[in-house]
Amino acid sequence: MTTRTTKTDQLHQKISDLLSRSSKPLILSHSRPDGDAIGSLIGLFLALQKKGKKPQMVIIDGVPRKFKFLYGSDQINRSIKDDFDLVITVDCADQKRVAYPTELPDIQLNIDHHITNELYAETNLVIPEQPATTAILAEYLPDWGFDVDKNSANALLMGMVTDTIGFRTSNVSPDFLRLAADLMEKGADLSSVYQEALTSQSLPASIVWGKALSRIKSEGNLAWTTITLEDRAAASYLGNDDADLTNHLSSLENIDIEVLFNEQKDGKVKVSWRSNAKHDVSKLAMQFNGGGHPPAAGAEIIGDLETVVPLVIGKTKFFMKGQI
Ligand SMILES: [Mn+2]
Repeated sequence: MTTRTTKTDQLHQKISDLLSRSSKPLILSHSRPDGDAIGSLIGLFLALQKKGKKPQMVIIDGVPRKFKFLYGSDQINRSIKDDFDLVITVDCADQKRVAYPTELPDIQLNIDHHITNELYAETNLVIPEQPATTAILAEYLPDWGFDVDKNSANALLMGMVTDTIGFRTSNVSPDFLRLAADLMEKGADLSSVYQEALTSQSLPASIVWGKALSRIKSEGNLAWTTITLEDRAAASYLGNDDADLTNHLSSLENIDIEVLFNEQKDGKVKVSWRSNAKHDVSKLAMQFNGGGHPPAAGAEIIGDLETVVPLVIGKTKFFMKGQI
């Protein structure tokens, strides 16, 4: 997929050396992990473990319920359990978002696909053309000397399915589908991954959707809504995430940009933008110290909904007029 040059060959040799020299790698990803974060952690973890290494995975938020079906998900800890000799981040655009319990150690290897990646590690493999970080792992793990078995393939496929909302985002290429097909040949179960990670929805999540959708607003080609702490409490929804409502909003007809405001406990609002090919919302998210991809980006803003919503909607309108 990526054209091989001497430079990329050297980079892959370096990654291969880093991984083969390490006996206790620590793998980290971003807070509020999505399917690509969890799939990348587990896919890499299992491949390293198969080579006789003792890897560990840490995410302070733990594993979202819907990804717990994956083999290996119970190996993800909320705290450091053992010492380590290599620190790897996957699917993590910047160090601020690494879900780590204490002061972050130096990161040696950063594997990601966010165009906004800050290249914060000693070695950075960032491929923005890839729709999922797990696709980067699926493509290169064999080159680095690691086998992808059935369970690892299942985890990697989950990242590809979730980050592309079931292979339907505009960045899905024939090569990407071939990588997915390779993973199926290795034993990944597309049907169950699709059902478990993407389409199945808990009753509390449906109730949160109902509340948020009843408040949807639109102006021109912009639409937005909110999820409040009260919505989640009333629905007995346990997560602090958006219950995947943002992905649903992205299918709204005649809307170019959708914004979801998700109220958080700590006096912050998580903002998610989705856009069609007309706009690169990662640029907008960066204005709020966030990041992401051209069609899907986010930021976390200090403040309550009363202040954050008008501020962000105002800026988004300017952005749509090309004034930012
Ligand atoms: Mn991702």
